Amino acid sequence: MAAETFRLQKVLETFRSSLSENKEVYVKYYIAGWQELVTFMNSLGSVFSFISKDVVSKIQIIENFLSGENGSHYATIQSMVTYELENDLVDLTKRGSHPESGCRTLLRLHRALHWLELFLERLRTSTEDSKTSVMCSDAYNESLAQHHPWLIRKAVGMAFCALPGRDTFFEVMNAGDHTQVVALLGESLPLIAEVYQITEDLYANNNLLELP
Ligand code: 1PZ
Repeated sequence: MAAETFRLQKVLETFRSSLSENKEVYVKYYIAGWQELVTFMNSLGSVFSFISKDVVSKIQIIENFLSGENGSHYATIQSMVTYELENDLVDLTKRGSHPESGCRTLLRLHRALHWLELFLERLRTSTEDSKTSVMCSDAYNESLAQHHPWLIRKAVGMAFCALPGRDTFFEVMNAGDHTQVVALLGESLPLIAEVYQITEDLYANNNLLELP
C-alpha cells in the first residue's frame, strides 16, 4: 500500500474548513491540518520524528477530548476555552491536576503555527540560493524558541542542519512547479495567519498565553 502523500493543497483546504462563518475555529479541522503537516514532516526523513511524535501526541490528546463524553464542548477552540475555564479544567499557573488540558495542549500547536507561518512566508519569498536551514532557524528563533528550554533548542538546531534543500521542499509540497507552489503559498498564508490571529486574540483575552 502506498504511503500517504502530502499535498500542500490539503493543508490549505483543512485550514480553510477550520474557519466558521462567524470566525470560530473548528477543532476537528485544525487538528486535521496538523495531521497533514505531520505527513509532510515524515516525508522529510526520520531526523524529524522526535518533532512529529510530539505533534502526534498532542493531536491525540485533543482527539480524545473530541470523541469523549464532553466532545461537543470541543467543537471549536472558542467553546473549548469557555468549557474548560468554566469547569476549572485548566492548570493556570503550574502543572497540577490538569496537566494535559485541551487549552494548554492546543497552545503548543498554536505557537508552532506561528513558526509555520513565518517559515512559509520566508520560503515563498526565497530565492534560488536561500537556505532552508537558515529560513527554518530564523523563523524558529523569532517564535517557538522563546518557549523551549536549551536542550530542545539544541536538538532542533541539529535537526535543521539535516533539512533538505529548497528544491526538495518545493517538490515535497506536491503542488506543481515552483511558480505554482509560490502561488499556493500566497493563497495559504493569509488563511493560516487568520486562524493564528483568531486563536491568539482568544487566548490573550482569556490570559491563557503562558499556560504551563
Ligand atoms: C520542516 C521541518 C520541521 C521544523 C520544525 C520546527 C519547529 C521545531 C519544534 C521542535 C519541537 C521539539 C520537540 C518537543 C517539544 C515540546 O517540549 C514542546 C512543548 O510541549 P510540552 O513539552 O510543553 O508538552 N512542543 C512544541 O513546542 C510543539 C512543537 C511542534 C512543532 C511543529 C513543527 C511543525 C512542522 C511543520 C512542517 C512544515
